[in-house]
Amino acid sequence: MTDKSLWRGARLATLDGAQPWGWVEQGALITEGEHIVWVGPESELPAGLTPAAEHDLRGAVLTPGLIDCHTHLVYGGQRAREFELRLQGASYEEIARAGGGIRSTVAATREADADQLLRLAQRRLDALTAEGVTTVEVKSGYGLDLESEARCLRTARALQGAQVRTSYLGAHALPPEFQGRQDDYVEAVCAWMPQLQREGLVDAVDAFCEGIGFTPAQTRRVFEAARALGLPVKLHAEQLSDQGGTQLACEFGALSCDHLEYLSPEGVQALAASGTVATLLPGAYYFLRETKLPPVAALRAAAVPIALSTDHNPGTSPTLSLLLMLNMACTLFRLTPEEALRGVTQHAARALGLADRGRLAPGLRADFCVWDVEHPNELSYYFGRNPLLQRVWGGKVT
Ligand code: DI6
Ligand code: FE
Repeated sequence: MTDKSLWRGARLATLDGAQPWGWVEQGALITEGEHIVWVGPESELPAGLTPAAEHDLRGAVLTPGLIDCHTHLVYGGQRAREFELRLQGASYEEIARAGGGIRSTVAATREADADQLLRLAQRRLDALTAEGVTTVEVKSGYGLDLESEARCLRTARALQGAQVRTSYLGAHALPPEFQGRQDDYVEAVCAWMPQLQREGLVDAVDAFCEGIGFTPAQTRRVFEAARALGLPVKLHAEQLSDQGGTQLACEFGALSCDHLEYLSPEGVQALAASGTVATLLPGAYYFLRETKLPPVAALRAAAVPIALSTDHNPGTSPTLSLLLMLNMACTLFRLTPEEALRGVTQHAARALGLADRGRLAPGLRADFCVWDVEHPNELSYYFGRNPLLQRVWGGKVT
């Protein structure tokens, strides 16, 4: 007896190989421990297989586990009042400049103790995993002092039920104690980095390069500190204006540039040349009632891999549904349903620098979802419906 498990009677969207969707109509998949060891047509299953468990999926669709590659899951409080103010005409920038916005979440996060932060973040993660998320990236950026940033990153690492990758986003906003001393704060963000890394809290370094965030020159300093420590970078780039942050991030071989509504043709070329993933965040676009669309056709023409994510955060994207982002990416950004699914699997894995997931292939992690649909294009079609039947994470049905 082995600890192999067999999944048969599946319609497989492997996202592997040259077929659209990596499609296998009458498919089977074998797992052993935490990994996939075989994928293919059921008619070609290896002979003499004696699996410890067998699951007949009766024609249900099986896809890779979903990956939410850009979230700010750890924070205190919420910003529904700010939403009301924006509905009355205040802009996101005006609220931020008046000391609301990110800063109000920083205050609430600093006030919350570790237990509270974990309870809140765990509930948010539970909502994501209930829709099939098996890997999630979580950023700091609401602590903005060494101890609070560390607390948020430790909280992220303590989350249960999905694999967590953490990004250090100290350069998210200017904390009140550094008012008028933006460059000094950037120094501090760089100085805290080795300590956070030593504690094993940092998989990547992120920054918010924006008029209301940090300048390209300041972002460069953060990236240089990351490079000196061997840490990969990613960037909140061209969300509200074109700062050329994308070209800068690509100079540093960034894993991903995220948002990109104001991305220029030069930015598109830089992404293509460096193999950096373009992560689109339709939740923030929608919630800010943004009208400038990211240049999807140009990204596609340049063969830039496109990822999609919730950008879950209390200010600009309080969604906890990655499936809803598939629908919005198609309706708002004109992605195809196949591009949308690849955006939350294959390309999201790449945006996190993870080569061991995001497709169904031998040797990759056994993270996958079984859906009550006939075709994977339905994952983009429905909105507000969760057709998840089963989530398998590291070979275990969870
Ligand atoms: N861009 C965003 O959309 C979020 N952070 C960022 O850099 C917003 C964060 C917030 O408003 O709390
Ligand atoms: Fe974000």
